[in-house]
Amino acid sequence: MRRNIVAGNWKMNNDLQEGLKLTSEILNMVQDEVNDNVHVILGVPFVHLSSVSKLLEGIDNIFLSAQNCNEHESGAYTGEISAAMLKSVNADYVILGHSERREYFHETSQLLAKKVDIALANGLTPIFCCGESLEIREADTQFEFVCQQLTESLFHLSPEEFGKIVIAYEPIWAIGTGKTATADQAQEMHEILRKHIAGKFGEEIADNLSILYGGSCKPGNAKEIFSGKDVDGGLIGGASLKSRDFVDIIKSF
Ligand code: 3PY
Repeated sequence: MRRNIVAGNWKMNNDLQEGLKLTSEILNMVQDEVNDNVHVILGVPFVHLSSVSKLLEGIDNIFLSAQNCNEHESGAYTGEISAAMLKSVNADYVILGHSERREYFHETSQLLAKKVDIALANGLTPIFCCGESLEIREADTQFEFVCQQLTESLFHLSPEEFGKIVIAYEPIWAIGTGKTATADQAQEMHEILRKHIAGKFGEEIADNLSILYGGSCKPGNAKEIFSGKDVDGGLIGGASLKSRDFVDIIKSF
């Protein structure tokens, strides 16, 4: 279902005490200041999920996300975390295909397709990240490249399965660099992605999809970026670690 979403991606930041403090601050501010028109998601490290989920009990507009899962159901994969385990600690979402995982952990489109399948099979909603490098943007092949990322990891799904996905467009050149795509650049890519999806799954499914923008999104630029007609919110990195900034971004809607 298409909705306004602001999702924080804490990445590998905050120990448990810091994470719980941040969650409580966000929770209080959201309850006092935010209308029900935004779906807030906290993408926290694995070891925080269980405790953060207890703080969120009974709250109906803040949801919990993991930042990755393994592609297998269970078994001898030392150190890995399964989708079923995430579900058992009340995760609702899982971020998949973030460019940091593609780059540092060599995650391919084929691997991500398996992770998407296992997440959906376990009742998690994938927040599927896509986005081009600066090199690709400079070669002006960004639209083909990002559409191809979706085709390779998501176009094997049934329309019903695809309807459960959230997409996050995060140009790599805007992640952790302080550079942000302009509102026009974000809108342009989101519109092209929606058309690409409509070509495969039909207009209705494409219209109902939430497409988030990510990459150096902050309180000062969120309102303009979210004003694009195909931009349904943001996946927020650094600014999601500061309660005031994160809530101000949420209030940009
Ligand atoms: C960023 O905003 O830097 C992100 O990578 C969000 O996922």
